[in-house]
Amino acid sequence: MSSANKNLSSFSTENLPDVSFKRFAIVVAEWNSEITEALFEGAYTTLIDNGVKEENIIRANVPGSFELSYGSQVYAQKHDIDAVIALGCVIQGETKHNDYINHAVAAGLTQVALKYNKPVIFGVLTPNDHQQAVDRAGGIHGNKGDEAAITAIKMLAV
Ligand code: DLZ
Repeated sequence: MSSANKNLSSFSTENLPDVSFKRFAIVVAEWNSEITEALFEGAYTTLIDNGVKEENIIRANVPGSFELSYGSQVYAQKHDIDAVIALGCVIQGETKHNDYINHAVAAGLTQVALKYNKPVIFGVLTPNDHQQAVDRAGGIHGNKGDEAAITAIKMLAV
């Protein structure tokens, strides 16, 4: 199901693990910051609403989505971090830059998760245009940040 047919902020919260003592890093790309700040708000609020303590959420910024893999690795390797949420927004332009960035980030985050054996969540929007991003950053299709946060929590039960 595409996110056009699914609200990213609607999900089951049954049987979630206790995360009151879990620590999360949220790594945020600064490119398209209007969008990524909305993703951060969504992720942060969802973590808090589901029992994570404020002091157990660490935020780090990186310049662009391409840097999310390295930024996530810095936190994933820390023993006191249980899960990492990577947030970015890569909007399709006139060239294929988005393809290169998206594939690199998807592969990079997967690699970090497997190397450090902990959840590293792909909270990256890959829209065709700005409006599609707005729609998925707290707009009509919900907030990808909410979805990324609940995914991180669910993965801690695996
Ligand atoms: C260069 C670039 C471009 C064109 N577009 C985006 C984008 O839409 N979203 C994003 O997060 N980052 C973009 N970047 C920046 C790259 O991710 C990266 O920061 C630079 O190429 C430097 O490595």
